Formats: sequence, structure tokens, C-alpha cells
Amino acid sequence: MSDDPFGPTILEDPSDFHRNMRERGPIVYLSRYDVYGMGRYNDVHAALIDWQSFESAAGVGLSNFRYEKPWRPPSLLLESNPPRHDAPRGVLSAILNVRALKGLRDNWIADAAALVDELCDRREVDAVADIARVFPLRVFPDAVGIGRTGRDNLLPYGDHLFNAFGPSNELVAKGAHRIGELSAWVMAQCERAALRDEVIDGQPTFGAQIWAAADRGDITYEQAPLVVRSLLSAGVDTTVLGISAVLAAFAHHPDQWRAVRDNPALARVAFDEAVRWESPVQTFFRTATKDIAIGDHVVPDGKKILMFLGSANRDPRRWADPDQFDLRRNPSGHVGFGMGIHQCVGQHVARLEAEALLVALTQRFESIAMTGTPRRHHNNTLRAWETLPITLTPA
Ligand code: OVV
Repeated sequence: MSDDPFGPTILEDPSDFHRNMRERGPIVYLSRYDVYGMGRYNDVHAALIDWQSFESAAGVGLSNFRYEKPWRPPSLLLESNPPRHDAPRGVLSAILNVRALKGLRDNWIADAAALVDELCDRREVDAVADIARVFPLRVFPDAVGIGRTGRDNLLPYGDHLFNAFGPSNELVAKGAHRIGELSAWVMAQCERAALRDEVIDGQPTFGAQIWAAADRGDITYEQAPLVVRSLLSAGVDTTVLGISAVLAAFAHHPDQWRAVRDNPALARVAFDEAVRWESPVQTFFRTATKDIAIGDHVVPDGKKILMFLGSANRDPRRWADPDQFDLRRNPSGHVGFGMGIHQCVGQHVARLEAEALLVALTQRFESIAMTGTPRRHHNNTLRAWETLPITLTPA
């Protein structure tokens, strides 16, 4: 196929391209970039699990680290294979597992209630600027333990980082002039001295816990700042867009708001269904570690294969009525958080943020409605909203 999956037409609405790709077979050749693409659920799922054949250490963007120098030191988590991947992964999954997050829960519920209070006399709000960008930025940088100044660098850093997984098109060019400054700021936040180490709610900050893992010898002191960098890289834009996605989903399917009002336990289902429905992280590449026969193709050793998570999550071969946001379905098994050894290590953090916010919103507001024209923000990797004008009607 000669289509440009990173061009403005497909970024605006990838659904026709995804369908064409799925109908062509388990794998397609994307001639514009000399890479392969996978869009069917079963094939994407199988490839993500087979990290030995589809590696991450050559980078999960278009740039192939076998032949090109990475633009930043590779992530110890995202852009590495076992055995190098295992220690950093083990450290972060212990810090971010469901039980370890229990101490944050009550605080985040109170923070969500406070934000919802501020919205109460507004009615018409932008779900992106007034909710989805606000809540993660209030709770997550504090949980990591970074200082108060410069937090407005986090979203532009992430936007450029996720663009940089794609080709060096206009989206990358527009972020290039600030990336030196933004990267320097992010790396400075990862130093031990920059991270608060007070105990809050019975536990040290995520950043302090990462450095404590280096004290124990679970990771090296050289690795600690890069593990903190992963939190700041992967933990902000993604949660903003996951929350945007679930609010957009309700604005498009307002009947389902009532179900969560009646049963707050559905807030978690709603978030995962929204991650399936929207797939805020649309794509990541893998690299073939040998010649791999798939369908009518042999993918040569060293070639990149683009995993279309958003397409897999709407593959009608796997999902009934895939374009419907439906709280009656079981969304588990979606690949919106990836699958296999690299599956999102922060997913419990994301779910807790979303649950706290959605429960607060549904309890306070009777209904949600789209009141203006939503507008997309284009990014080479992320499916993003620039603005989502909504009305919230108080109960
Ligand atoms: C999943 C993800 C996205 C972006 C950056 C990273 C991870 C990282 O580990 O730096």
C-alpha cells in the first residue's frame, strides 16, 4: 500500500485505511516507508507476545537503531529486550502495581472531587483543556515527586517524543526547536536531588522509590534517572488522552453516562472500553530479528513492522460492533496498553486516575453532551483531541 499512515488525512480519521489494511491480509507492505504493517487483532496480539521474533531494542519508532543513532538515549523499558529490560521493568512494576498504589487512592478521589467542584458553576467546558489536561497534571507529577516549576514542559515533551516515533515529517519539525531545552529539563527532574523523598500517604514518591531500588542494587545508579524518565515520558500525554477518550466516548454515547452514575464500578470498564475504542497510543513498531513468513510475505531480518493497535482494537474479526463504545462488552484483551512483556507498566496508575475522575464527574453531573465541534490534534503516534466542547448538567 502506498498510503501515508502519518499524513494528515489518515491521522484525522484512520478508519478507512485500517479497514483496507485488515482486508488485504495479516500483513501489508507500506511502500512509502519500506516497512510492513499489521492491522488484524490476532496477528498484532501474536506479534506483541513474540518479543524474540519482533524485538523492541532496535527502537519502537520508524528509526532503526541497528543503523541510525537514536535521538535520545534509548528507554531501558520501551526500547530494550530481555535481559536488559528485566531489572528496570521489575522495579517499575513493583512501584506501580495495584497494591502499591492503594495509598494514593483517597488523595486522588479528593483531588477529583475538588476539580469537579471547580467545574460546577461553568456548565460549558472544554473536556480537554479544563478536565483531561488538568487532572493528570495535578496528581501525577506530585506522585513522581518532581518540583513545581516547569511542569508545563511535560506535555510538549511528550508530544514531541510521540511524534519522533514516526517519520521526520512536519509534526516532528514543529517540535524540533524546543526539544533540546525540554529534554534538558526532563533529565534534570530525574536526578535524585530533584525528587522529593518525603513519605506521602505512607509511601515515598515514585521517583524516590526508583532511587531506593538503586540503593538496593536492583538497578544501577546509572539506570535510575532513565527509569524516572520513562515515567515522565509515558505517563502524562497518554493519561491526558485516555481521559479525553473516555469523555469523548460519553459525549458520543450519552446514554451510557447514566449507567456509570447508577453503578460507579462501571467507571473502570468505561475507561478500558475507551482505551479500546480510541487507542490513544495508535501504533508502535517492532523489528524482525530473522526472516519471518507471514501471509504472502517474508519480512526480512532487520525490517520494521508497524503494529496498528487502534486497528486491532476495532477489528470486527475480534470485536462485535467494534465502533460502538459499549459498557456491556468486556474490553479486556484489547491491545491499547500493548500486550506481552512490554505491556504498559503504568496502566494501574492510568486506571486509578480515570476512575477517581469519572466517579466524581458522574456523581456530580446528571448528563454530558457535546455542545460544539470537537477538533483533533495530530500526532504521529497518539490519537489526540485538541478540544472537546461539552456541557455538563448538574444533578
Ligand atoms: C510507552 C512509552 C512511551 C514513551 C516513552 C516511554 C515509554 C519510555 O519508556 O521512555
